[in-house]
Amino acid sequence: MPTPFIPRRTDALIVVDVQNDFCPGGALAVPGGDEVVPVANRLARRFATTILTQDWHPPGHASFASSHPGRAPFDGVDMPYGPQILWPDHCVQATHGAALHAGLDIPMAELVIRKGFHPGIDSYSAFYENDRTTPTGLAGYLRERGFTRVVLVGLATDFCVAFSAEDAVRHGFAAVVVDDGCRAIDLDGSLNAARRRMADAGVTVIGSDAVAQPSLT
Ligand code: VGL
Ligand code: ZN
Repeated sequence: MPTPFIPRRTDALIVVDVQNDFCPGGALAVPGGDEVVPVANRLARRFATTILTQDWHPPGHASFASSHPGRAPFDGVDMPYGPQILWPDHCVQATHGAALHAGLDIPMAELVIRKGFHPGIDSYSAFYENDRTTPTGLAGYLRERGFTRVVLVGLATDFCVAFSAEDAVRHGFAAVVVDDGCRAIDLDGSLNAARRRMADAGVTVIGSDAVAQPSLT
């Protein structure tokens, strides 16, 4: 038996980018992406508060390879704010691909935070855009509501989940990633790199079987 993880009132579960485009058949499909859905649904019933995030790009977004003539998806480019991987067009605002997976059954979610809507800046983290200075407002929301720890599941482990976990720590929150509630893109060793960065930052990694059903009183 793993050491039980007992959710507290001051924890927020964050379900990252469980959207059609990141699931099999989607424009930027993460292998096994849809397998996080039952884990997210189960965990949402063990936390007092769940927050969802949505990658939410305008058409022609700067992170799309199609916006860079002569470039292909997964090429790297230098943006004014630093290196950026180019992606296939994905999660375009109000399209089916941007919609949350239909199997996600989390009606109790208290906030949906959208990110990546600035035309010229990508956003992996739920806290900051990739320029590392434009905030999404999530840190202020969490702080104002008295949360001290975030627990993350979703897509993709090595991009949005990892960047969000690292930024949570940077903002003074404890961060816990539920490993089997995430799936990775794993581009050129990005999963191992993300695991190392998260460990260095002090992010805890647990399995969903460790999460106990608390008496949330
Ligand atoms: C993501 C690549 C591009 C993610 C979003 O949610 O991990 N990855 N946009
Ligand atoms: Zn994106």
